[in-house]
Amino acid sequence: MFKILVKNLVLFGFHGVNESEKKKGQYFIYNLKIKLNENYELKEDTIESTVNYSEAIKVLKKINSENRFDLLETLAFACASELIMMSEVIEEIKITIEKSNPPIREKLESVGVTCKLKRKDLFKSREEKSSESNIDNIAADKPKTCFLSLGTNMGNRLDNLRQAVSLLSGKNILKILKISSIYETEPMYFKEQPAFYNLVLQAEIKTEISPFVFLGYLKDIEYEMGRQGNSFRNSPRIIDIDLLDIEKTIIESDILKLPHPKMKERNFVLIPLSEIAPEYKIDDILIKDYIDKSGFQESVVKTRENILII
Ligand code: PH2
Ligand code: MG
Ligand code: MG
Repeated sequence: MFKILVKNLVLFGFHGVNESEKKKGQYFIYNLKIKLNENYELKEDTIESTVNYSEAIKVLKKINSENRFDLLETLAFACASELIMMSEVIEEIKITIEKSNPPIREKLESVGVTCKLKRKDLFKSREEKSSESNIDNIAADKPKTCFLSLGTNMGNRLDNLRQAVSLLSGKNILKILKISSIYETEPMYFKEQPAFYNLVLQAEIKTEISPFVFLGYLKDIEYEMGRQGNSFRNSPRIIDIDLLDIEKTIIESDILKLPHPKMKERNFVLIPLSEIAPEYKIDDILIKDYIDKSGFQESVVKTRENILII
């Protein structure tokens, strides 16, 4: 019944294949249609009961300014997948992004790309998707290996880790390949808090899912497990799931930085990671050598607790 529209939003950005586009930048014109679920009922006259177009514009501005994509397709898909995560009531996003003054000699009004993304497509399996899809040309065709770091220092830490691992494997977007032992670790940064339980796991991202969307899934699980979004930085937490690396993909945005910029200084990440991936390299050095060389002092001790639910 409802569609929320943003028409001809103009944002300055640095996307494009040509060097000049990346350096000088140009204007991008955004047109957005957010289709709400057919079953959506307008129950009250409040902004909370719908999708706030100001929030949608914020999402677009953030993705536009914090990335330098080669392709408009990648930009459009990142926007669409990020927007869909804003609310459960969104059924479909249609986004068009145009350049009004591209580096092309011919006279024209604009060039651009449209991406239509349905919520159900985001959750489709690879097999189903190969037949009809609007994002195939952006997506990689083979699963990608990623590493995640899990941490907890509130409540029953073992139960928290078990629940997080079980929610992760239940999401059907990834397949867990390896899980490290559980380590009891000294808090870093903000020291006056209980010791953490940490582990690292290796997984294969099953579907052709963008890192931004994947991050959305991880945040969902944190939220589902009752983590509050408003605590201070590095404060105690029921669960923290950090994306460490997706095959060395480099992303520099406010929402997501890959590989995780702090993993290099965190014993609580390096030691469990070296247990499950001794071949992993940091700054071109094998992880075990890197750990020896850096000599970080924070205590990280393997526990006898087991992640398997017996
Ligand atoms: N997470 C932090 C900050 N400090 N220290 C330990 N030992 N383990 C953590 O998981 C951890 C931390 C922020 O996410
Ligand atoms: Mg963290
Ligand atoms: Mg985190």
